[in-house]
Amino acid sequence: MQLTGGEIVAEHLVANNVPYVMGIPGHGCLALADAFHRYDKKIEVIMPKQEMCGVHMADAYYRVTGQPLACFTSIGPGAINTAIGIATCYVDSTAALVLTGDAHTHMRGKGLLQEIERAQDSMFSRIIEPIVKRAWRVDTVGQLPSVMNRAFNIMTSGRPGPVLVSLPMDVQAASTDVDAIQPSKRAAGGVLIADPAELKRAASLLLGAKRPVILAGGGIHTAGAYKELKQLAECTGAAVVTTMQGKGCFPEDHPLYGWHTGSKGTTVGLKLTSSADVLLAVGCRFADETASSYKHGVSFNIPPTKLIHIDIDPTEIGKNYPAEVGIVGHAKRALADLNKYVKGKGPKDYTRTNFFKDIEKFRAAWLRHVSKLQNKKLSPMGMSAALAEIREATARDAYIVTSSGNAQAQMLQEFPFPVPGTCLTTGGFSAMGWTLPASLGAKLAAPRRQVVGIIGDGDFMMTMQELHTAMQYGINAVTVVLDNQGWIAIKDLQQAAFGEDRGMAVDFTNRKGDLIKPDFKAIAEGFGCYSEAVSERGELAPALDRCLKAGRPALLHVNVYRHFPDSGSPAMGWWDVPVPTYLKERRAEYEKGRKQEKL
Ligand SMILES: Cc1ncc(C[n+]2csc(CCOP(=O)(O)OP(=O)(O)O)c2C)c(N)n1
Ligand SMILES: [Mg+2]
Repeated sequence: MQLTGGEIVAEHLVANNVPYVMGIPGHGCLALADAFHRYDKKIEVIMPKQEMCGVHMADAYYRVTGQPLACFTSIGPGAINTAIGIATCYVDSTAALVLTGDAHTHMRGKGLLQEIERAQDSMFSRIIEPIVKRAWRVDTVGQLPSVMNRAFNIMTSGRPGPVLVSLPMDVQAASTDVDAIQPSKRAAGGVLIADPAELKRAASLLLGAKRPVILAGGGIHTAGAYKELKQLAECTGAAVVTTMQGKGCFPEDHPLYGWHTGSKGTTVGLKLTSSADVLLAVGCRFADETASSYKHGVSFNIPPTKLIHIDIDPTEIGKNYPAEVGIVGHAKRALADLNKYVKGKGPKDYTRTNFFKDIEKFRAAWLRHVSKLQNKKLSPMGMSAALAEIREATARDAYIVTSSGNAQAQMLQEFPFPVPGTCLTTGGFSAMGWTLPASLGAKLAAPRRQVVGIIGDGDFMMTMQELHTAMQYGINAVTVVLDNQGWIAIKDLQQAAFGEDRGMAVDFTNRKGDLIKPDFKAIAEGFGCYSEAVSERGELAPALDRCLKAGRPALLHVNVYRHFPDSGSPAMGWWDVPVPTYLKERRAEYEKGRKQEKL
């Protein structure tokens, strides 16, 4: 059949079950957008108000469903606007297909509107190359079917990631004769199976351990290995501790859950991961946040702790810590196979081991600490109290979405997810501006589930225009803005690291020093959303309940306490934050800590 470039793209999207494309058209993608119009019974075009947000929506949709979406942009600024969205997918290992308009092949280098051509003729794809699994600039329409097949295979297989297809305007509009599009005949099926000999070595190490701990990373979510993880923990009596990206991959009301480790970790997580005799890390890369900047003995003690590291990407194994057993494999399949080797050979009743008594003790101490923070009498309410009320008001299986800031840090420390897979957070890239568009992507993916974005005022103001998109498509996610009039996570870090209230470029004040307090309720209402504003303990949960029942996009504006140290909660681990040499005492302390890093 004879199809244009735009139609070839659309045919591939339909054949690969893509229900939505997110995008903003411009002269650089008119023919592509027109083709989507011809397929409007099969693909719905969603219009984000900034291209990055379209990618964030696709990212969250993939996290919830495992189904990648596509995003499209014009040439130049529209295309470059996708960069943070793409980088978030890349660092957090999620799939999205980004289609950008490009200069006509016969116009390259002339300096046409929005072309960047001084160093090279229209090579936009080079800007994005470091943050995609694969990029293509398509030169002829005949190449498109092969590029589209490879794009789908690459983004979803192995360690998932975003891909870029840059489409010159003439390629979108030209046509060619193409064969029937049959993705199933091109798909890279199956998963990577781990070497049984290595799995047996891992099983014997785990079974011989007195203090086994599983460090569960984002790979558990990607692989959907929730059941296998739980089975392995219960069979071996291992505690399960999560990384940022792994948060929420284990039922967090389970007695073997050891919470979060790392610099913003918990005392329970840190004690467990640093005192393990055998640590099984699955689908994680030992990023500095998880590893407390590699300061020996804080998050980890490897060696003497013996590490078993399972990852789909061989480059992660041995990268930051030496592994006793390094296994390349798909988390779900590898854990299922490992379970066969340990089945019936672990403790008869894990709740009767000495190690379990320790887990219980550490957990109880942490939960007491959290409860103290939640019950502190602060006005306006503290962030811990706000998080507790949000948990109280939401369903057990609600999707809770967070990105950078105190809300994310405290979510990691204080907020339990009883249902695996319901925590959506940008764990690796931690980009502000993610929560609101990601909430919309999650709600599109799971329309019958509650979706609540918990978001700082700074984070909200990076992408707040997406309330418009929520209204346009009736995407009834709820946004809870925890407003402390500033970038308080950074203010707190300045104070914790440098030892005094520096308030350097973090408070939302005018030049006289008065706080600027936007009326977020009025702003949300201006977009047509349902909205309420609260400040005091006890007010949040009922207001959130009304927001969840509003039957339209809703925003809850919550004033939260902003003064250190009650503005946030303390970092329990270590983080390498270089201190200026002129702060002599703090610098000396910092240098002492840094000497203990094992890099
Ligand atoms: C795009 C982006 N810019 C800057 C940062 C650095 N950063 C991390 S947290 C933070 C402050 C977040 O402020 P807000 O959303 O208001 O949350 P708060 O910490 O005040 O609760 C900043 C600026 C980031 N993570 N992402
Ligand atoms: Mg703030």
